[in-house]
Amino acid sequence: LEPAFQFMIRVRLPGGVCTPAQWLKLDELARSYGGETLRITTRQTFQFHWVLKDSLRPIIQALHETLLDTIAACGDDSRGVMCTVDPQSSRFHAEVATLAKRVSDHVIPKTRAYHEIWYGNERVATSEPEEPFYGRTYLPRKFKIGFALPPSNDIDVYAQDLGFIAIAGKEGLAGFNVAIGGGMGRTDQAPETYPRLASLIGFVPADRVIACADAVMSVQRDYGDRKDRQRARFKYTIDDKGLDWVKAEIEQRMGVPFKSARPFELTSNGDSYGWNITPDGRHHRTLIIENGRLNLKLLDALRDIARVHRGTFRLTANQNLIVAGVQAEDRAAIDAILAEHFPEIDNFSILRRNAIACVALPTCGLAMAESERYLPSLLDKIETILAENGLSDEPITIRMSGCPNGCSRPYIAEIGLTGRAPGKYNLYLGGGFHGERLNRMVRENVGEATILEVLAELLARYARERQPGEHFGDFTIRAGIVCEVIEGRFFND
Ligand code: SRM
Ligand code: SF4
Repeated sequence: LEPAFQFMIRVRLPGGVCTPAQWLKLDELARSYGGETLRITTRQTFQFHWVLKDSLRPIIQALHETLLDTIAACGDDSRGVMCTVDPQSSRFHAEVATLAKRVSDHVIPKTRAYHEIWYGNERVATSEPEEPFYGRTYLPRKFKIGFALPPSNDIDVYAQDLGFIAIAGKEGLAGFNVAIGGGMGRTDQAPETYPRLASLIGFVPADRVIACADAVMSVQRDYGDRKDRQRARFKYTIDDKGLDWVKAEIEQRMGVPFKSARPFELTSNGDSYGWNITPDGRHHRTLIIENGRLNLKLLDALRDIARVHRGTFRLTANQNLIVAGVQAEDRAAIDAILAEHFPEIDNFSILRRNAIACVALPTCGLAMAESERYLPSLLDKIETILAENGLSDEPITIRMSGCPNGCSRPYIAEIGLTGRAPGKYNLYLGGGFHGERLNRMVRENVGEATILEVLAELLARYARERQPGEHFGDFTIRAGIVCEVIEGRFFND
């Protein structure tokens, strides 16, 4: 008799876009095989949890029927490609979302083994190399690509191994500024590991994006550390070899040098909630899904919406959901469904709207402390502190991870918490409001009482001493509470 092994399944969903028909299939599978829950992830896709071994093939085959798969959602290859979720209100947005999908299709492994194992396809003999890019040994480690559309940095472009920042021309998309070497993961007590923000290295025209992705990934494939897995991410290759050396190697492989990076401005990495109307007359409603967790109540609401919705669903990098491309005449029906199932939708505090927690316990085998199940109750207490100081309307980013791997991208939050042991967290402050600056640890391995004590004192000071428009993270740096982290390799100093 075999133990009842259980699995997590992560779907590949470039840019986080799915159709109502796909939604209904995902919903059905979650109810049948996934413990009646679905999870929206920080990289804009779905995870099924609690899947028993026997259910793996039925789920993957059913996903295939609806044109979804799980290829390269995990592994030492290019992971899910992200894209700012701004509704496709213009050709510019549509072009970027389409490119993100093209890049995702291009960078996934070409192996047929997936189709043979999961769909039962026949093995086909071929003289072609099975993996023209990845070869037999793939990449040293996972590799993450994201497309940002300024002024939104919802995808946290500086946390990507390869970030493309869209630049508009006179007529639509001109190309992209390219940023390389972002990453969050670190290990406690291992100062040679650290989060790093991606470095801007230049501009490429839109038609060179795939060539650029190939060149960047091939440098990591050929020079990434294959001996020490802790230091196998691209960020360490860059710091070990030097940014100039890596840039020159990429240019040589692309066949052309980068042009100078073009001016751009990012203002927030959050989502804009409620209804938005775009100039093409379409309506889009962003729903807060606390920590991305779709429980049965939310599944019921969204199944009802999927049955009447004629646009798309978009998953955000903040674990939220947009009911996108709604016709004006369908708005009332969607609002009525939300009012019936989810009346509290508009009552979430500003703090909660800017909060992210990773999954952690009970399903994540690497978790050292709670995250998704604990953050909501901690936020209740921080909300009280904010209210006492007249700060309830102040947007402050707060992110919690159950371990130092940083799946909620906590090291760029204004308030970051990473789990050390049950009930114990490292507390970080000073991150940039739109993800442009790393934070720094101010307390190590502390419990809730200390976290609240530190925040109560500093938020009271912030309320008294802040300058007009100053964000909390910026204040902690200006006031000398936190010493700014200029580069990732100095994060542990
Ligand atoms: Fe992650 C490993 C969940 C985004 C850094 N991550 C894991 C695993 C698979 C645990 C494992 O290896 O056994 C977690 C599964 C938990 C579970 O029960 O579901 C897990 N990561 C997640 C998700 C679901 C968190 C969430 O709450 O949304 C996110 C899924 C993303 C997706 O759809 O593909 C998720 N993980 C991230 C991010 C954020 C991002 O990519 O923007 C990061 C930081 C960025 C980065 O990669 O540097 C991240 N996850 C890690 C790491 C540390 C990697 C490193 O460089 O050290 C690990 C551990 C590892 O790879 O060895 C990890
Ligand atoms: Fe698990 Fe750690 Fe990632 Fe949280 S940060 S999901 S605890 S690996």
